[in-house]
Amino acid sequence: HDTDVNRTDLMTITRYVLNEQSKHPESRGDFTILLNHIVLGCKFVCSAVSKAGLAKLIGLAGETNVQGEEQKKLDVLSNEVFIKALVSSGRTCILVSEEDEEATFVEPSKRGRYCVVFDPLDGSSNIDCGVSIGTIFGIYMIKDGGEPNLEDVLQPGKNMVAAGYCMYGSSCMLVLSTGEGVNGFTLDPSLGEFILTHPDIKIPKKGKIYSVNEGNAKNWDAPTTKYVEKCKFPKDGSSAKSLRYIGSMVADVHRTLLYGGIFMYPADKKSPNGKLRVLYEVFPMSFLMEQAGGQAFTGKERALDLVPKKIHERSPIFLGSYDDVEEIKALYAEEQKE
Ligand code: P6P
Repeated sequence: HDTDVNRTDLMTITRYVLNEQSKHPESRGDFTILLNHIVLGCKFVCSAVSKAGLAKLIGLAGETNVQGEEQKKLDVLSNEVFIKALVSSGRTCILVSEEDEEATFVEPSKRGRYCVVFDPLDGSSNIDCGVSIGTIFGIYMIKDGGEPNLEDVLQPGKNMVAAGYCMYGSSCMLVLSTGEGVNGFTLDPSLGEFILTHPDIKIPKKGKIYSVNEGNAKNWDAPTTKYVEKCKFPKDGSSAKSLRYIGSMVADVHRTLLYGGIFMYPADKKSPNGKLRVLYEVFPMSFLMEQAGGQAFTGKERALDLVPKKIHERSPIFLGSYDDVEEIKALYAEEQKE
């Protein structure tokens, strides 16, 4: 009987957010409408990604994005879909996308109170080989009053009201936090609905996996080098950790969230601020990790305390199981004392 009840008591992402919202009578349903438009974008990208191989959508679009990387058609498509969906929601005022050098200021007639920062298709260099890729997003409320301006999207990550990612892999899974824990929803293509499949996700306190691009080892600083050494050759008699690195942030972070361990993109001599972008990679994933009981560290401070100066700024990041991140924090603290 129970399974019947579960099967017929469909907790869709929309219903879940409406339940959450009923706890905040002051909210006018704007967030639910905003989220529905983000979900629409994710459904479109999920469908486009799954057909990409067949529809020959892959391959270069010819242009290059602000990162100087060659844009693949799916990048362009996904970005356009999200921008249009977010503007048409009538609930946003500023949009920052990994694909656009400048922020998008929504025209006054369509403005709302939310600012959305997002990477429409992160890990896109993996599209051609079928590795899981994803959309990452973070949501701020516009600062009080006044005309929207860049200050509204240069807030520390701790000011985000929500963050999440959608992973396009063997299944399409949307992982979301609105500041009260983390929940995972899986797309049921027959219904076209995201259904709650992973309620209240908590990351294990300590993990057995470390995740980093070892190819950069020659350029790492001492604390990172020492930490990775410790993972491989533990001195306390514990067993060595396993290395898992997919090279697609959403996939690596999703595995870390569910299995535990640590994901790192450290600074190195060539890239003193690491590679990952603060607003739409580091902040959303750090927000989720803290909400799931883990933590996120930049090598200098709590990642969510960072105040970005530019919308495409990068930061080193160490995130995952609480105890594992504590270890790397201790090594950086030691270096500070020397
Ligand atoms: P590297 C993908 O291009 C990406 O932005 C993230 O998704 C991923 O974590 C990282 O870069 C991989 O970078 O230098 O290890 O190939």
